[in-house]
Amino acid sequence: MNKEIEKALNSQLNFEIESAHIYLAMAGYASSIGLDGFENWYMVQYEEELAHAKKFINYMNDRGARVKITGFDDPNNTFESILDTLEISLNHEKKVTKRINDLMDLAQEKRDHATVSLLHWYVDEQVEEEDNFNNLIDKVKLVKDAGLYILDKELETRTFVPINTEEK
Ligand code: OFO
Repeated sequence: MNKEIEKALNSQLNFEIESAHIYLAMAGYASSIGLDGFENWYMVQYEEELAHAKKFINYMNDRGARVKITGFDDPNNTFESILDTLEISLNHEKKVTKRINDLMDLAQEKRDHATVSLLHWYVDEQVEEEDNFNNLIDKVKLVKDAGLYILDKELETRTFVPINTEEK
């Protein structure tokens, strides 16, 4: 395998593991504010990212390339809300999409057809990844409005109960 491609694939597979850690931290945050469904969703995302890394590793091993595992910075553990985690996630996925597209450009430039074929899977996957977060952001915003509507209806029922202002 071309050394430049090997290096770029190593960089991406390590970025996938870093992504897994980023989402694991978000799962922890979701749990800490009582959102067990979101915790589960982010745990699944964590597993998916590890699977993305493994798919690169298996491919590199099949091609006789040398896999190298690196470290990365601590993930962010401080968030303002679940919407905040989702918006950070979407931005992260846009970054991943750019990286995959750059990798595809490199593989095409080097005429590495097998890597191009592998990367088609990741190109499609990134469409799904961004779509997932976009949908969740829309849903959280809608649910927030719905929650306000329900609370508004409840407040409508409040009535004034006169008190006896003469009584001592
Ligand atoms: Fe592996 O796609 Fe998300 O990060």
